[in-house]
Amino acid sequence: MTDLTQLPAWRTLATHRDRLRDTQLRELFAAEAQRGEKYTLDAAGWYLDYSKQRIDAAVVQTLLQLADECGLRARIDAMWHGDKINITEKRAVLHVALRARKAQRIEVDGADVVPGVHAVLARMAAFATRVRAGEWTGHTGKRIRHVVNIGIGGSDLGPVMAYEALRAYTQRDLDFRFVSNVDGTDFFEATRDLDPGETLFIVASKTFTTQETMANARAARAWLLASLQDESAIAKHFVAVSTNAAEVAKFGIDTANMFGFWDWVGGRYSMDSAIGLSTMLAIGPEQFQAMLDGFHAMDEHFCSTPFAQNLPVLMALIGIWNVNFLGAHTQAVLPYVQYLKRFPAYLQQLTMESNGKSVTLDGARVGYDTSAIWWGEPGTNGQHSFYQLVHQGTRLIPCDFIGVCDPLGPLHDQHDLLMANLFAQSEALAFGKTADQVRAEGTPEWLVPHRVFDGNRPSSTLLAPRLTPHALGALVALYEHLTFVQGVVWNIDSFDQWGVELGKQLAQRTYAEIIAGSEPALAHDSSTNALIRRYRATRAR
Ligand code: G6Q
Repeated sequence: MTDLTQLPAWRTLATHRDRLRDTQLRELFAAEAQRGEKYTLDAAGWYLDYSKQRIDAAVVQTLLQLADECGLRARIDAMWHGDKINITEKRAVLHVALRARKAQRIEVDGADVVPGVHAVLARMAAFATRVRAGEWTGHTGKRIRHVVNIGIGGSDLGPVMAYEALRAYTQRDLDFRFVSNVDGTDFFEATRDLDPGETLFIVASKTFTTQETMANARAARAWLLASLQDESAIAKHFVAVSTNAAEVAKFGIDTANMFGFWDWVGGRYSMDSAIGLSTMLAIGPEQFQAMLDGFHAMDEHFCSTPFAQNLPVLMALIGIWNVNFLGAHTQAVLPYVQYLKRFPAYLQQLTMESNGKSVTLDGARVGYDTSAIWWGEPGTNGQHSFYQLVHQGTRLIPCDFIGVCDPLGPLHDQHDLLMANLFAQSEALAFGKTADQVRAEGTPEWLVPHRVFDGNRPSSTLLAPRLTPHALGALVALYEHLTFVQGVVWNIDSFDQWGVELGKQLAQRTYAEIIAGSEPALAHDSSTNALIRRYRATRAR
C-alpha cells in the first residue's frame, strides 16, 4: 500500500485540522443547530452520539474517503472469506464465524467451519445444563457450587468481563472465580474458602502451554488431590478449553471433557468461543445464545452497512482523527454501568495488543502514531479521581461514555442520578465554562483562571436500552471491528502479538538463575544482575 501519509485523504485531513484548529465545539454546535441529531447512528441496539467530537461534515467525508483509499472494503471481505489476514502467523481471522448462523458458510482452506462451531456450542450447552441442574456432580457426589476459571490474557479477560457484566443473569447458587496471575496468592485467595468436593476447574488455554496457566492448573490439581486423595477425581473436577488435545491429555484431563476451538480464533477475540464456557455456565445456554446474537447483529451491520452509517467504521475513523490529527495519545472508556467495571481492562488487551505495532504489513517502519493508550474506569467513580485531568489538564483525552437507559437493579432513582452525571460530564467536557461565566457567579478575579473550563474536549456517547447479553455481545463486536478498521488504516497486523515474546524468553532464563542451587554466573546488564543477586540474597526460603 502507498504510504498512508501520502494518500490524498490523509493530506486533506491535515488541511481540515488546520482549518479547525481554532474552532471550538461551542462554535460547531452554534453553526449546526441539529448537530445533536445529525451526528448520530443506531446499530444492533446501540445508539451512538458523536456530535461532541471535533469534526464537521467535511472531516467525516474525508475520513470515509480515507477508509476507501485504504481498501477497507476489500479487507473486510478478506476477513469474511477466511483469507490469512494475520500474515505474520499465516492464519485466518474468523471470530465472526463463532457467532455465525447455522445456515451460513464460512470457509478456511476450502472447509466450512460453521458446523464445527455449532457442534462445540451444543457440547458446551449440554455440559452447562448438567452442571447448572446439579446433575454433574463431583467425585464425592456433591453438587458443583464453585467454578474456577484458570487462564490468562485472552483466556481470562473476556470471561471475567462477561461474568461481571452479566451477573444479573447468572445462576446465583453457582459461584465463579477467576485465577490468572502466576503470583500464587491469586490461586490461594480464590480457593482458600472452597470445598474441593464442590469445585470445578476450567483450564482455559488455547495452547495449553502458557506458563502461568499451567502453573495454576498444577496448583489446582495438587489442591484437589490433597483433599480428595484419588487421581480419578480429576475427571469430575477438571475440564479444559483448548486447541491442544495432546497437552490436555498429558495433563491428565479426559479429552472427553475438553471443549475445542481453532487457530483462526485469536486469544483476545475468543470470549464467545469455548473460552466463554464459564460465561455459559453462569448465564446458561439460552442467554449465551442471546449474547452471540448480539455479536452477530453487529457483525451483519459492520459487514453490510455503507461506511457512512457504519458504527464500528465511524468510531474507528474518529479515533484515527483524534490520534493522528488532533494528537491525542490516549482514549478513555467510561462506562456508567457498574456491571461493566472490567470492560476497560478487557478493551485494553483488545485494542493495544492488536494495534500496538510500529511496522506495516510489509515490515516497514510506520511514519505515524498507531494505537492510542486505552484506559478507563466506571463513572461516577472516576469523576472523583482522574476526571480533573480530563477537564482541566494539559492533554487532550477523547472519551467514550457508555450508558444504559434501564437499570438492572432495584434502585431506579439512583440510575437517573447516574445518567445525569454521564450527560453532564460530556456537556462539561465539550462546552466548559468561560471566564465571563465564572465571573458572573461572583468569583473573585484571582480565582477565575482556576475555575475556567476550556471545554472543546471531545467525547462520544453510546447508549443501549439496557445491559442484556445481546447488548454486551453487540458492544464487544463493535470494539472488535473498530480495532480491525484502525489496523487496516494504519496498515498493521492487528492479529499477532510478537511484542509479548521477549519478556517470556528472558523470564525462563532468569527463573533458572533464581532457583539455581549455587550462585549463578550472571551475564545480564549490571542492573538486572544486581536485582537478581539482591533477590536471591533476600528471599527467605
Ligand atoms: C491474545 C494473546 C494472549 C493469550 C494468552 C493466553 O490474543 O494471544 O493474551 O490469550 O497468552 O494464551 P493461552 O490461551 O494459549 O493460554
